[in-house]
Amino acid sequence: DSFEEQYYPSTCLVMEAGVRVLRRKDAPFDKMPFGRLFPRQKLFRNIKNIKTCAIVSSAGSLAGSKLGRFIDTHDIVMRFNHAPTQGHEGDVGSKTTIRVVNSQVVTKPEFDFAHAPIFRNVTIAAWDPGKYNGTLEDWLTSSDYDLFTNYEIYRRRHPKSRAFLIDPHSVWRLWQTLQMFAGSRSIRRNPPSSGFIGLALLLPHCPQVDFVEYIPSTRLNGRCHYYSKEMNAACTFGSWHPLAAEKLMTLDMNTADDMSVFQFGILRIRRPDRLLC
Ligand code: NCC
Repeated sequence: DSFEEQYYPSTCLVMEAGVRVLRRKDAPFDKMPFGRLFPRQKLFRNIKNIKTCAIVSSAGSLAGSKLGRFIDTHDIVMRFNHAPTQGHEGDVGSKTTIRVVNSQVVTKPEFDFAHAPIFRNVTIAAWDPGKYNGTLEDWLTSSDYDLFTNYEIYRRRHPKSRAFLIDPHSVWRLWQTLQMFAGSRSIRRNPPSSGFIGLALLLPHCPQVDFVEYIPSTRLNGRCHYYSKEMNAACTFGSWHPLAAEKLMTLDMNTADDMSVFQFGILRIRRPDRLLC
């Protein structure tokens, strides 16, 4: 009984972090020409019709999974950074609704953010952590990478696009949520990975999220990404991002059975009822 009284669902904690995209009306952007670059549209269209969502991690152990068909049955499919579908359809599917991209991907010339086809005709949610406790004004001049220049180029080239910037304060609130969950074990003061930011951004919009190959399944093969041969276990278990804490917290939200999580590589997370939180 006392345990149940103390237990507060981690899905509620993640919802309360309020990970969100910046809107035109948000200060200080409401008074700046830069703010007029933000799309007027909502993050997702027809939100009432969204029933199921898939989040596709970029993990190496997606290789050979044959989960593509399953992934494509979802109403919304979220992917990360420059993770390709072309040539990997059988394992990761071909549908993409939204890409969560970090500021390196927006900035570094090799990704060609403003022109590359992979970033077109999908919703984009780009993030950069800025300084912990920094104001949004500070962020504009002291972001880790200058994502603003290419964001502006992209938005001017594609004015009808749904390309958003994630509120950096909400990224740090999510970090605080992780620290709260981790309790007395301190986590490094680095932002969560794009995967965990993506989950927190999507959950309020989606009753059921299937997160694919985030908790490593028995296919675990040491590769960093399904789309490259690079071997690096740190991509799965973490070094810079508080990835292990993220994954423990996400496993705590899971409602699927062990067969699903560890054999198929699919976690299922249900959006909590308002009355529960
Ligand atoms: O590798 P990355 O992540 O693009 O992966 C996207 C998300 O998938 C989950 N993942 C990935 C690999 C793996 N073996 N296990 C996983 O669970 C993680 O949730 C991850 O967030 C990022 O989070 O944005 C990250 O981006 C890369 C890199 O910047 C981009 O891929 C562009 O090249 C970072 N790597 C480096 O900076 C070298 C990575 O740390 C985080």
